[in-house]
Amino acid sequence: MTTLAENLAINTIRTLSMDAVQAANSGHPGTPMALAPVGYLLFNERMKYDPAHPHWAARDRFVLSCGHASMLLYSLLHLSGVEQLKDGVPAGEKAVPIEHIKRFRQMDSRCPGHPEFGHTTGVEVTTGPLGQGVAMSVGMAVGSLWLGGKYDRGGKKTMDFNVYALCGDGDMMEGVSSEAASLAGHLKLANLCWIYDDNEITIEGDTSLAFSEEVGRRFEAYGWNVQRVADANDLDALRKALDSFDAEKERPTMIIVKSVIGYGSPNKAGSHDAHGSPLGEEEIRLTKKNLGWDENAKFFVPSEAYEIFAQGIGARGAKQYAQWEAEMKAFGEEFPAEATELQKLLNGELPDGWDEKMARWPADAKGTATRNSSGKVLNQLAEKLPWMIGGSADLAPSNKSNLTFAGAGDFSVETPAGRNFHFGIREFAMAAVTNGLATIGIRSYCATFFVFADYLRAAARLSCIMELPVLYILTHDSIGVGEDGPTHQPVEHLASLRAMPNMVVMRPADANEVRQAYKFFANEKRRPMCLVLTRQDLPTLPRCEEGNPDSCECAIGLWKGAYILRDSLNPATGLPDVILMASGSEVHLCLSAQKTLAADGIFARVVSCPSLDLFADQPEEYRESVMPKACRRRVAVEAGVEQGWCTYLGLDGKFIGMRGFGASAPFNQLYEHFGITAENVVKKAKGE
Ligand SMILES: Cc1ncc(C[n+]2csc(CCOP(=O)(O)OP(=O)(O)O)c2C)c(N)n1
Ligand SMILES: [Mg+2]
Repeated sequence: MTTLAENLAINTIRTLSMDAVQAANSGHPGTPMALAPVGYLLFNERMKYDPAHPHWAARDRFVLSCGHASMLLYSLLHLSGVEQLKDGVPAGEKAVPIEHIKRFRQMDSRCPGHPEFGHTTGVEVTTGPLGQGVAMSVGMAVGSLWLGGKYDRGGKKTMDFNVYALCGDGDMMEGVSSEAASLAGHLKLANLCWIYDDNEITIEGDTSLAFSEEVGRRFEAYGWNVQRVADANDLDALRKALDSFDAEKERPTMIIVKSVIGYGSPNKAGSHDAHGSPLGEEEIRLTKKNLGWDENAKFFVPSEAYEIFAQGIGARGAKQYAQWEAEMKAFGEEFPAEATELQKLLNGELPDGWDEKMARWPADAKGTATRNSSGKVLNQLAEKLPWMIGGSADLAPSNKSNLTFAGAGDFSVETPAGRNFHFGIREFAMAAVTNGLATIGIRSYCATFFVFADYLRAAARLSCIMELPVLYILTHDSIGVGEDGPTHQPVEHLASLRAMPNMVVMRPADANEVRQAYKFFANEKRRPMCLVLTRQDLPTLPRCEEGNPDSCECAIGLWKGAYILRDSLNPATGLPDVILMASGSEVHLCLSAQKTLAADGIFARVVSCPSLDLFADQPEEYRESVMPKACRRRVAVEAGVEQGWCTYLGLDGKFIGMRGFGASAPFNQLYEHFGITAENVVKKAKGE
């Protein structure tokens, strides 16, 4: 049964969506119209959410994985009266005022084409790239369980919340949702509910063009509780399905809802015409008439619609929030240490003494692979940063990404405070889950071979857009992989990830740069970082004054992206004759080339360039001090493609690196074969 008031609220969502898309002359009206009852029910009856406190850490999360249906979410946020946050606190204005809906898809509107995390309060993750929203929802559900496992005490719940994700055929077709669903089923995430809009329509037409499997049976096989609702307008059937989710304690729930895209439109309902373009003024008029609406009204919200949301989510949310606050106060009195720690986590702060264990590394000609030093430093940091959690896509022994200190343990529903995740061989979902975890304040990381960063690239792009400070540990970073051959040897990956705005690509040259890289990550609040590491050993470079380990803060220059590692100036000019620059495993080649050049009377400066992105952000004076324009003889060395280095090489510089794919052979033979050697650096520096 749908009451008159409910019907009014639902039709308000429909008409707002139609009107906004029409005014913008672009967008997706059909799915918000079809899913209006589902959105209504979730927000107004089900979710634990207080519109006055949208920063409430234990609120239920709603993910609109079919991000193109953004008007559904904006209408719901508007009707619920969600407050806009600024710097994490309510800013005294609504997140989605009606004026912003009227300017849907226009510059500076809080209603951009697709929901954007951090831009509109109430948008819990950025969605639009299909499949990723549901995959991120798995990370959020894991996050709730982990926080509960870590901080709940004496039967008192701290961060117990559900995660609802609304998704469509596109989400179901994308591989990443299968990876994520398989993982969620395996992990038995009973606090996760996906609602699949089974409308049998995508852009090109009927789903029968390309999609014929039984999704429900697939999810049953993944270990999910599968519920079916025959009509999206049947609120009682939806309620029953959601009751089943509430009652389910062992499996995630999938509710498959049959809906009619463009519901209410006499001529476009059920057709892909309603998917991605405005209905048209005349059709909107007809639809409004059909829905019993004033056909001339635009962006009309009846006061009864606000009223029903105020009585629903407004009143319920305020009560729930007050109750949680009281519970947390009692919790804080009984467990002050845990409460303080949890608050630090939620504030994005670091715990006291977080870097206590991160010791410097003494110079060592043999050294160690940066993946090894990374494994050590990761553990030193994570032991002191209790909410740093993550794992690998089945490569932890190679990535050295396991947390091995006492009590670290593995995450599972039985051991929800475990710190290590076994993502399985699902790189894309791994990165999406890592993003989901980060949205709730957890310092999450994931790991794989650098070459497989391509598999997770689309999620890394969302880390950048959402400004989530997640860590990608990417080992086996070049032809240094050796015998596994070209499929496993990254060549273009550094360049391609450097091209991604807001990504910090970090390729440390030795153990002390690795240590600084982790310090950088720990302090970072809005940029993800790719930590690119070697399989093969690298010397730990001498940096401090002989016999005085406190004489300098080892490798501190890493924070500026590039720095003078060893200098040598021509007394006649006060400048180096040549600048040798490199990242990671090629830096030590430059150091040995410098020695040879010095013997020949050539003054070479060696610049370590762990992050070209960070260097590009430095003030001009600093960049000039490291790479003075007057010194035009330059050599850059990197076991990857040249792209990206030309800025620093100028017209006269020379690049030593890769021009094609690698080969299968022992790594030192490959370096010889491709000419990435100190001798070649000397030759190029001399202009030979
Ligand atoms: C990864 C990705 N590929 C393609 C698109 C473009 N796209 C947007 S909506 C859509 C069709 C989605 O169909 P469905 O999920 O069934 O949504 P409905 O038409 O039912 O609203 C496509 C292909 C996208 N947003 N993301
Ligand atoms: Mg569809």
